[in-house]
Amino acid sequence: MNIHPEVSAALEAGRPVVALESTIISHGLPRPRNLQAAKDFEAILREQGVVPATIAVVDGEPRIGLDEAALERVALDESVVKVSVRDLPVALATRSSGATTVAATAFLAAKAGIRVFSTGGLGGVHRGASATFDESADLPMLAQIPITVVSAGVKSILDIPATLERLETLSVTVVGFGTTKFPSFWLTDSGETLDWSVPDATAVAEVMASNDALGRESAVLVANPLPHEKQLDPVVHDEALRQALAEVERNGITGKDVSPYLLGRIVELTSGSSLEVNLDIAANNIRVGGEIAIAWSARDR
Ligand code: PSU
Ligand code: MN
Repeated sequence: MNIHPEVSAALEAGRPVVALESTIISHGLPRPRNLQAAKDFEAILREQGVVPATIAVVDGEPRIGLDEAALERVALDESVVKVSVRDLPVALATRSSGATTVAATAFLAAKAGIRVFSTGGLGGVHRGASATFDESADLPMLAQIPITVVSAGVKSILDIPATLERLETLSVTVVGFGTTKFPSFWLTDSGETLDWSVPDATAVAEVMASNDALGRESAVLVANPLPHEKQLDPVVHDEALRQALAEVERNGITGKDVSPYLLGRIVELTSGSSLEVNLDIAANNIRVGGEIAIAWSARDR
């Protein structure tokens, strides 16, 4: 693994570091806006005094923290593939370049000793999964990786109740950040209720410490909704979702192409308004991730 010197220095000194995924950049946001977004994401953390560690595989090398050239590569090079954990060995062996999913980012971040990771939306159980078995590897991987993931719940492209059931089965700790309402990414409230809510970043750090003390090597998922006034118009949301899901069915899209297809189409079908909300969500999660990393590093010392 190639850990950027800025990241390794911070980790060694116990200073706050937040991991960021790269699939959201390569496959979750449209070019060229995605490059600016990737830079903006890192800048949010730097303003907090937190070191960003965007993670990707570049020419077969897992990189923890990207320099400008690598960030550009991930954002703009169309040959960069989507890499989950099972793809890592092949990507490394064939010297390929790949953008890491939540699962693969969490896996590499934890290996580097990073404890906090902010993303937009976690993968989950797809609609119709009882027939297709399409459940993101994000879920089972979180059961095995000691990292705190900040996410605005999961997108309504997924089966949200089933995703929460699977998180329960997998014994992944889930807490709402200042709420018990589980968000559905673009919308503040999915209608699903969580058992636990924590008031602030310090409380999240206490949950992390307790998880460690119990000897558990599993993730803490922090569900962080966008404020209600910033959510996507629910009417616009519902119509775009209905149409995008129908197209997946009609066009026979399956496997790892499902999420990128739906995300891309929903941006188009909402004339870009979902994109602005998407960027707000990522920024909001990154800010909270930064606060958690700061609280964690304060405890550590
Ligand atoms: N959900 C989103 N935005 C994303 C993704 C999921 O709202 O960008 C990406 C993440 O990288 C996630 C991956 O880890 O898609 C899940 O893909 P799959 O469902 O193929 O496991
Ligand atoms: Mn899948």
